[in-house]
Amino acid sequence: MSASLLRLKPLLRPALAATGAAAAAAAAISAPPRCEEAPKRVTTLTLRVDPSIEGDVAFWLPASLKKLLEMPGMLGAKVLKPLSAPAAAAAAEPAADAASKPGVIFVLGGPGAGKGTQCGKMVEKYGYVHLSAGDLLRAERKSGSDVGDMIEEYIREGKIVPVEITVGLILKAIEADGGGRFLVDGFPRNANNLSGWHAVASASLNVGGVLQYDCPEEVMEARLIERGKTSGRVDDNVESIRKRFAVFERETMPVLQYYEYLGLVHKVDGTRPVDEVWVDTQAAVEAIEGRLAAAAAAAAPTGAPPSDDRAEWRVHVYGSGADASLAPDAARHLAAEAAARWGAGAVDVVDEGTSVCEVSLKAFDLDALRSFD
Ligand code: UP5
Ligand code: MG
Repeated sequence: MSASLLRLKPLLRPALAATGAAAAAAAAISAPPRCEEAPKRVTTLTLRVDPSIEGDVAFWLPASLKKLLEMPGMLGAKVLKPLSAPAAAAAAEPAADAASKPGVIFVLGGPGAGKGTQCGKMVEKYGYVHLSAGDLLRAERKSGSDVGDMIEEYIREGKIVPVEITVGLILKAIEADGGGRFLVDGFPRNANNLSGWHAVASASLNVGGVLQYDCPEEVMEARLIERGKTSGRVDDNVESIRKRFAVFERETMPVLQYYEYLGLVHKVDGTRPVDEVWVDTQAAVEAIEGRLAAAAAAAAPTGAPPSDDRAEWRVHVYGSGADASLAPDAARHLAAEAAARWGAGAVDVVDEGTSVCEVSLKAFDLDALRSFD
């Protein structure tokens, strides 16, 4: 088992322990926690900037942050002045660490869009391990688990099971397999799923890309009705299917929008025959693998000592509610954008972590944002 996977172990235990709490929450199925009741959070990023491009970075950074602030749950951002005496610590370590993490491709799309079908082909050709979140939940229900009835009710209603359960099952399966490349099918489905992933998995697993299968509802419905004649799935009936469509539009599309912002989404037209969809799937997988390989190469140690004359910029990104934990991916996005502009290593972006804010930040943050105009 890789070092990265070993690090999952302590994270997984609390995630699984939380399933009891999730079971207790089953009674509140129609009353999910409201975002505004959740704490505000601040994610701190440090950018270590080569002095030759510092002026350019000063123009680029606010515009790039503004794009981040269009995402759900983002309140604002603040750039602190460069520190005159930057710490000499090498920022390359987290990047190198990222390159050694097992890779994950998220596979998303509406119910019946063909996610599972294409995953089967990817397993065959590329040797990925396929983890369907829906299949894991159905297996958990069948196993007689304490949360089995709750899972069944959520699935029949097309609702999204609390992330403590789903991410726990996914991580358990990853840990049991110990492999290096995973297709996570049908997850993350909403902001709560994304938060849970960030909380317990993103430090140990590297999301290389997201496959998005697009398909009109009438096509998906016809496929699922046909499948329902033999599938035995409690949600392959018109009533459940339409609820699933509504949940996909309302809750999963914003997740896709988020990953699109990060430049990780590969859209595939899932309406065509399976083999035609497969042609596009392969192109997308190969693009994702190319990106992962390039990231690994860029992160490989060069032997050159880190420059100690770099300007050190500090950025605070503020978010509200469950969506706030979208902010950590800001580090990745800024690093990728900077690398595309100035080449790998010109700007090192280090995620210093996220903490809870005790005070209201809204007015303060928006003022800070306006000063970028
Ligand atoms: N088919 C596939 N591709 C075709 C093509 N190109 N042309 C013609 N036919 C095609 O395919 C569906 C059917 O279409 C099959 O009969 C297939 O032969 C045919 P499939 O590949 O199974 O589509 P898929 O997109 O995987 O459809 P699925 O029904 O599995 O999608 P869902 O996302 O709805 O289901 P999932 O199992 O992921 O989730 C079910 C429920 O679990 C959710 O609604 C939710 O309640 C719960 N859940 C969570 O709460 N959290 C999670 O993280 C995940 C699930
Ligand atoms: Mg499926």
